[in-house]
Amino acid sequence: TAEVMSHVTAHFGKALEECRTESGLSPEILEEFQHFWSEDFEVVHRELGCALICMSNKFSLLQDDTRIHHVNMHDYVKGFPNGEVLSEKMVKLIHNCEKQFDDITDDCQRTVKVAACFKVDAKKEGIAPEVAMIEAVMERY
Ligand code: BOM
Repeated sequence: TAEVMSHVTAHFGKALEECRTESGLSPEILEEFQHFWSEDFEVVHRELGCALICMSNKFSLLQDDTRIHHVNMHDYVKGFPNGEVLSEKMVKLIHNCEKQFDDITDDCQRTVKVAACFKVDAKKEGIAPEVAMIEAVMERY
């Protein structure tokens, strides 16, 4: 659900600052990670893809090929309140997006395409959080 996704985003987003330098993601592109879900934020910058890889690696969410680690992602999401209702759906949506962009060899570029696809599909499925929902749970992490 969107509520659960707000928790996952609030927690995952804490890793952004540690990843800014190595990813080259400037605050002008994305100031706070929760804005990822904003209607007017476009998921297009290669640097965001690099940042997502760096952030995911902080939680061991990727395999060596930078595709998601299904078991670790499942466990990570399950760790949040009601996480078990979202974990399977989230892994499925991300994996489905990965399959669509498997031909892109640049890891950062492929990852930003996967993330954009995931944002669209999560909205369709009704599991995309509002920025305000994320902000409401930020202080808990
Ligand atoms: O193959 C690339 C795998 C990484 C994709 C990550 C997509 C995540 C989009 C950003 C939204 C994040 C919200 C919660 C993060 C959980 C990973």
